[in-house]
Amino acid sequence: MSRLIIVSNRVAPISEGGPAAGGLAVGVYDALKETGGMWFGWSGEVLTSGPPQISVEERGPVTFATIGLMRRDYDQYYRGFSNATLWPAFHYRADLLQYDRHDFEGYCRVNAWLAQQLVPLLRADDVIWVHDYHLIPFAQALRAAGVKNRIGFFLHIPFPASQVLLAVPPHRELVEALCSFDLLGFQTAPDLRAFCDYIVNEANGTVEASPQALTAGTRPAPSTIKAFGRTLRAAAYPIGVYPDEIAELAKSGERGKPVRTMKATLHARKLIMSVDRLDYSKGLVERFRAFERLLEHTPSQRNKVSFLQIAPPTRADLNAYQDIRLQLEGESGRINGRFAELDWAPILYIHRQYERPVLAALFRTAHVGYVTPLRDGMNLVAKEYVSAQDPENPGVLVLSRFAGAAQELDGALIVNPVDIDGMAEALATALSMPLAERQARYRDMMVQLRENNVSVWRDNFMRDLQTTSGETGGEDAAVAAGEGLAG
Ligand code: ADQ
Repeated sequence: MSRLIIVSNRVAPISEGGPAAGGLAVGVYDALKETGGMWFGWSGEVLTSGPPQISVEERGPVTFATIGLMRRDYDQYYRGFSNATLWPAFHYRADLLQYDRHDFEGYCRVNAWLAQQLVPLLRADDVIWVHDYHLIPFAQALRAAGVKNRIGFFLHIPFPASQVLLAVPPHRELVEALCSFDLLGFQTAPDLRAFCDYIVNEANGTVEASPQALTAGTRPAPSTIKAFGRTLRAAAYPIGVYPDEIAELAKSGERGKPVRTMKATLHARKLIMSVDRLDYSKGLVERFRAFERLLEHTPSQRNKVSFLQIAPPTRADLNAYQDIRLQLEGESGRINGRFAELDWAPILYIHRQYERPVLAALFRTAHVGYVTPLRDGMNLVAKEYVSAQDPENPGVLVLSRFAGAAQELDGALIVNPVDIDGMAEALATALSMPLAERQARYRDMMVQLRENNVSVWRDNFMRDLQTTSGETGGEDAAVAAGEGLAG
């Protein structure tokens, strides 16, 4: 069996089950353990003196290869082009987009340098799976270094509509770079459509859809894309979770201290709960205001419901992230000042990470999962919330139509995250929903989550990648890969 090489900006903590080990980390690590392989990426360190040295650590069948970044590389590749240009643009926030040509050069330079670090570690029949927007030029860089292995790419965030992508000055270079991969994976069908639209209308390429089902299921085969002198395939692969494992975690945490403390604080009140990284794409301000609107328009809910928002700061050295933090602190203070009573603060806003078992147990306690991003590739929190529910007495998911998860979870109350009144109404509906309806919606969603769990996501992608023809066509690809590679 071929070795699997995962390349991502950050490598998951080597200790399994750490706080950051979400769906991606768990799903990918599982695959690596099965086939044997390597996880390659930035160590998270920013170095003041170089040159950076690669660190290689073996854990059973899995090798972790990580490397630090020099300060300038971090500023241009990570803070700059990845997070100040691509992240806002791909989340439809052209208003927050900052662009500096030198940052784009740095982004391409770091991708090329990382690719060169990986080349000596590769073997002829390795299959390479690259993750996310930080690494769009990675295949192009590997190809330039003579690598002929199969290379796939999965985009975890949305792919924007052409008119939004055009706002990124080097849009053409980015899409051309994407076409160096053999297989592109997007979270949802609308993301795939947006990519195909660019290929046809902006890049003068062609898209040949393959409508036939691959197996007994209904999953369509990937479309064939021809553009920039390359032929590749592209499809939607919605990422999932392991719902039954989350349910187990949630159940076993039910009697733990965090849940007991939360219940003691709530008394008989109901709980609305949200968990996010503190990011402007997550729609937090609108969400706080819709909760305020609920209290304003439905006085009977005052002192009867609390809203718990867990949101640890991320990318705190970027201005847009400092702004959203200040704005939210202002909003939660204002709303609490307006409605709080001696024995009740409506919003509990916590700036820290919690471990997965604690989050799962708290989700099970919450009557409403309140997940309203303005844009989100998938949003695993929505899937984790549903998975964690007690089947006998499940809570209700209020979900933004702009989260990728809304394409699958039609048992949720679907809202538009800028419609404050609409969200307030959905919260009121969720808080008073009869048990039979809650159970029916929960059951529908669990069927979806089980059918498309994270191993299905990974296996579908890997199956399609293994059957793409690769750089030189068919089985010869692996043989050709030996040339130009050390080891
Ligand atoms: P994120 O933007 O980070 O991920 P999301 O999918 O919601 O968004 O969360 C990823 C994981 O982080 C989840 O497992 C979640 O439980 C965990 N997490 C979030 N906040 C946490 C907290 N406060 N404490 C502990 N854990 C927390 C990107 C894309 C998403 C896409 C994922 C996976 O932006 O759209 O769903 O990748 O593809």
